[in-house]
Amino acid sequence: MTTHLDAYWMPFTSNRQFKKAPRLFTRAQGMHFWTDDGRQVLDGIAGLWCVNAGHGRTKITAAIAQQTAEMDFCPPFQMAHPKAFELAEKVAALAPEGMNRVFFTNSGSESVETALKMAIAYHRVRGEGQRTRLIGRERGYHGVNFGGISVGGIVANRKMFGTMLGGVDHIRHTHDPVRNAFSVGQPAHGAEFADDLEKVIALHDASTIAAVIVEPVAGSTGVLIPPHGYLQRLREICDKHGILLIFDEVITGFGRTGQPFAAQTFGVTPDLMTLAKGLTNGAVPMGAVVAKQFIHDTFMTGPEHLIEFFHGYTYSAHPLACAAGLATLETYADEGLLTRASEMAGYFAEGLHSLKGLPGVLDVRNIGLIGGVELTPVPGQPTKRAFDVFLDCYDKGALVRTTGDIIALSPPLIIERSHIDQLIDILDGAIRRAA
Ligand code: PXG
Ligand code: PLP
Repeated sequence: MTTHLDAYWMPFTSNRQFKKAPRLFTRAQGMHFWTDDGRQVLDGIAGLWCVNAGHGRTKITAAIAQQTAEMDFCPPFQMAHPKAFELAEKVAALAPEGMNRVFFTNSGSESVETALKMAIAYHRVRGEGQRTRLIGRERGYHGVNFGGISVGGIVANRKMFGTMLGGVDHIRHTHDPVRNAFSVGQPAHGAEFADDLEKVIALHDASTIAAVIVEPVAGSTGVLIPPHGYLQRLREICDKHGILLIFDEVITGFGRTGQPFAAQTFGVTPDLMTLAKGLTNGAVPMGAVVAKQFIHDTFMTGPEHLIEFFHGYTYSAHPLACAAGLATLETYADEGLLTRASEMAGYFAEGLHSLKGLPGVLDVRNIGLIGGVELTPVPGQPTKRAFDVFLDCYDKGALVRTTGDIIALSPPLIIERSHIDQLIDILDGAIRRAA
């Protein structure tokens, strides 16, 4: 490659290691990427949990091309375009009952900031302006902006960035390998971890707390599946104390767990839901917050010429993103992709759990088309073993994702059994070689 690599400061990347041996993709189609030297790589992570319908879907790319020719941009403040309303209506139709007001953003991180601000402002509008605290969870990932890292629970994402938001507290995470290692699907033990919320409420008093935010399935911190009954109990505690419950469905949204949203898979409806990624199949950046109607309606007071919610982005409901979103939802519907993970989950789980017993495999976890394989760290070199597995898989033709010493899989929902076989086979070999 003749291009200099210095100027591009890469996000969440070991820049020096990467630039010594760059890994470049130049083409993508269906289940695969192709490298700059023409190698085919099976996409085991849907790009980055986002390309749920697979790459290069012509309905989506055509919609984007047509939209950019028709109208490139439309101001989103005090103006709008028809596709924004259409997409909002379609998202609302997929969402759990009663969640029918949609606010557009450009990423998961922006969706999180938006939802946190909505929650605090909601309480203020209804006369409980003292409810300003936000409660997150250990090992939570809610994007990288200041609100998101404050409620997030990843030390590396927080420690460099000062004091962040005030008034935030955390409940404990649900990872319990002693009782739950190698659970197939939802683990049996740990509903009582939700009771931690009662402790936090007792400490701060419910009257100071606006919202609790959790990922239904924690993705970025290593695929932590909610124990049976856990989310139900969080919901009950929030209801008892008038606290809003926010589900961060940035990765779990759009079919990843076997239903359109994890809220439906687990049978628990939050008050606010943050989305991104699969909303446009990753083709154009876009996120959204879906609110229950009562939250939206609470804001709709005062003189009608006044703005009700002082928040929004230049690119909220961008025409290209809306066009991509509509074409994406059509593609999902045409091919039954939003429930396909439930059909493939059994075979995927079998493959994943066949890795049990390999050297260094501490745990295997799965739900829908999400898989996690936890490895024993190399003594004194945390993250090294998983990173070696990642590099080895890439070399052998599969893209996986690592976090700490955990391998995460989240393939496109169009995956076939033969792809699952190939993915597991490559991963199996890489784990053996890394032992
Ligand atoms: N919330 C959740 C639950 C996420 O998974 C975000 C918010 C932020 O979205 P944006 O679009 O701002 O990145 C995410 C993003 C990984 C990985 O390796 C996961 C994400 C991002 C980067 C890496 O699992 N999820
Ligand atoms: N910074 C400046 C100086 C701006 O004028 C704006 C938007 O007008 C922003 C940041 C926010 O940009 P965006 O709306 O794309 O988030």
